[in-house]
Amino acid sequence: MGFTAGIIGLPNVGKSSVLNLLAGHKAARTGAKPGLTRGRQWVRVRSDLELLDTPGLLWPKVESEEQGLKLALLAVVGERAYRDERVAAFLLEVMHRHPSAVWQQRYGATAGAPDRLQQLEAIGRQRGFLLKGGSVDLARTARVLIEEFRRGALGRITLDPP
Ligand SMILES: Nc1nc2c(ncn2[C@@H]2O[C@H](COP(=O)(O)OP(=O)(O)OP(=O)(O)O)[C@@H](O)[C@H]2O)c(=O)[nH]1
Ligand SMILES: [Mg+2]
Repeated sequence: MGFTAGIIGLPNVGKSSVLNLLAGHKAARTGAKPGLTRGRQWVRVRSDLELLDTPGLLWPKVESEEQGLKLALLAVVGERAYRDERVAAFLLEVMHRHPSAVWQQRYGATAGAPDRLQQLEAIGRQRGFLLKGGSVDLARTARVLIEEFRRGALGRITLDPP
């Protein structure tokens, strides 16, 4: 008698990675982008255990802009679904309300900017992300901030503070 089980969850949260870990080899494709698993895939993990890898699932309707921004920041929705500057401005708002120690150390000097867009600009200037002519490359600044958040370089941050 063997067991079968399915791995189900949001896109890009590590379902296929767990499967590979259990299988002990790279049975399923993984990567830092949502939607990499396209179809269902059965993998025999042991003689008595077979697991089903499945594509990530999202609820049919994103309820609010804030929910959409959180999903974007967490790379649960694909990068074509949002603008980096908007997502970065949302991240700045989160950090404004609940700054982590790492954040304060790294970007605290920009906290006094009058709004999030100007803060994004101040961060870009601080990092030296300039375009020809000297204006700040906001798109690059936004991408870098989002990437820093995703790899944990801004500290341990929750988007749903208790
Ligand atoms: N930091 C961290 N990253 C992880 C962990 N598990 C998986 N990842 C990374 O998260 C990314 C997504 O992993 P996948 O296993 O492809 O995620 P998935 O849920 O199968 O994604 P879809 O098939 O697109 O739904 C990959 O870059 C993994 O290396 C973990 O425990 N910690
Ligand atoms: Mg997968």
